[in-house]
Amino acid sequence: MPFRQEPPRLGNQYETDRALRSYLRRALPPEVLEEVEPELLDLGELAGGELYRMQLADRLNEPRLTQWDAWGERVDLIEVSPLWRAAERLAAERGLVATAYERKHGAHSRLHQFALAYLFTPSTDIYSCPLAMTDGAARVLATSGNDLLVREVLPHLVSRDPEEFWTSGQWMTELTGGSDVGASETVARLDGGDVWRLYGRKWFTSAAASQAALTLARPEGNPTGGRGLALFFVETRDAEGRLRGIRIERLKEKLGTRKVPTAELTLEGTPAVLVKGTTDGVRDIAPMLNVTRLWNAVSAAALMRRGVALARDYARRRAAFGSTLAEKPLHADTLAGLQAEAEAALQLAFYAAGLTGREEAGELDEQGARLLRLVMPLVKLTTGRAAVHVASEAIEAFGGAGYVEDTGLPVILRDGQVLSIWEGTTNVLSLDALHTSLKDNVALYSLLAEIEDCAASARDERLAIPARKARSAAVNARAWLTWAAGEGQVKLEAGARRFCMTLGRALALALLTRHAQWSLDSERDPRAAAAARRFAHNGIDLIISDIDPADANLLLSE
Ligand code: MFK
Repeated sequence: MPFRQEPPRLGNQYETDRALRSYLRRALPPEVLEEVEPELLDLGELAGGELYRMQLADRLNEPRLTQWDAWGERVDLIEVSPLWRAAERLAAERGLVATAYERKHGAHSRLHQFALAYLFTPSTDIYSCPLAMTDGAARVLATSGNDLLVREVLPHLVSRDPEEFWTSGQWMTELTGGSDVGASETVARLDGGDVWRLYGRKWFTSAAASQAALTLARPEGNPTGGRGLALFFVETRDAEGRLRGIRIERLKEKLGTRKVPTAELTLEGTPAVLVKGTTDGVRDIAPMLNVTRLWNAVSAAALMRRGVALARDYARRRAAFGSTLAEKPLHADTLAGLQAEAEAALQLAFYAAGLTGREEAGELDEQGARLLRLVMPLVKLTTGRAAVHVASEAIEAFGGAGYVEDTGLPVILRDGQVLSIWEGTTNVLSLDALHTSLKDNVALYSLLAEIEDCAASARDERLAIPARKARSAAVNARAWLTWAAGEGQVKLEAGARRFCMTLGRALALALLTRHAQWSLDSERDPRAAAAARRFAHNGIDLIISDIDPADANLLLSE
């Protein structure tokens, strides 16, 4: 009989996710878990079954832009792939956005929502992108005080009815800067009465097929910089389906996220509604960024989990040199390191989700809110970077098969790579977190206290090393900040990424350790402790004081 290789298989993606289930058992009151678990089981079955099969079948489909109709009329229609059409419907029906706003489970609603998102994301080819931005827009509108938008638009963003559900884009990036948003050149003009019209080019607008968008523009006469921008709401099409003063120039040819119709737009008198004031647009859109960064972190944890789930299953089906890969000590060691990374990312992402839920339910005090302001960039940047590493290793675990398109595996790496880029690159978020740490002692000390609390909760000697490593990394990061602040701006900025990665990974290790102690006590399960021990050896303290920034100049000179 000729050799046949079985492909990797997925089971129910909730039922088989020991780390997620254990986390939810600890974080949710039993009666809440009992209520939400049937939904999670159902979505887990879909994600590992029918939806996964649809995803594989949809592999070659991409969004299509039709700019002209047969009779010469400019139409700029975007058609998304069949998987995305199904994902939009499912997302509405399953309340992927709505759950957070219905607040059925009070402060736990964000955990409920993101458990759904975590299961949904890896089988829907980054449909999480429009959902993230829709969620961010809903958050901005809900707290905007703009009665018109709250009444007319918000209900669409949080609807469970696919016919009523709208997604919203987030049009920020311009040629002048994806990071330096304050340099935006789009202009807003008042058109006679009180209708604002926008003129400019948006260079990278994800989910261009959305019914709405939040965007930034500079009211004429305003000063340069982020303060001179204002936040606007745009409804993209009129009642006949025609774009309202928007030209879609082309779709981007991206490395990954190929199902996401990312477009270059020209705004030529696009009617827009001012969301809040005529200035401080960057500050006004910040709540949206924090929500999309949270989605990014949850998506990172979810993609890592998918890569490891496939690699683990394959290791049991693939034999070489006389045994299965799962039986090979080096292969098992490699996968174990990835599993620990995925569990750490899950802890970080759901920790940030939990804090967000408490903030929205009015349960976070001022100190908690300041902690969250620092936690969000740290969680996003730490999980985004880890996702790229884990995705790369996960496809390598398949050998050559991981590099071949029709296995459906390479997309994990291509899509994973975006997570450290969009929504603030690792370096831009490092600088944001550095400045927050310097500006706000309360935020930094609250974070250090949280790490200390988690480490102190580890009574079991099997957790002694992780607890010690989390503590010492946090202490070292703080000491570096004090030292570098005295050394001047160049050293501070040059070391920002190592500082933030150390804080992010120390927090992840501390959270893993706390969870592991609970799991030992309550579930008699030693696996979370194994994840903490393994993660402790994956590189936590990345602080290096004796890197001389002058070396960078030497190294980069021609
Ligand atoms: C898988 C799902 C993922 C979701 C997919 C979505 C795909 C969408 C693709 C994209 O749209 S990618 C584009 C995303 N772009 C960014 O994330 C921008 C990255 N750049 C930054 O974050 C810069 O740090 C920033 C633009 C914010 C810097 O601009 P400025 O003009 O120098 O702002 P500044 O002075 O730092 O902050 C202005 C105000 O906003 C300050 O408040 P005050 O006016 O009260 O002093 C800040 O404190 C506040 N602020 C800034 N960031 C904040 C924030 N407040 C709360 N949270 C934040 N994160």
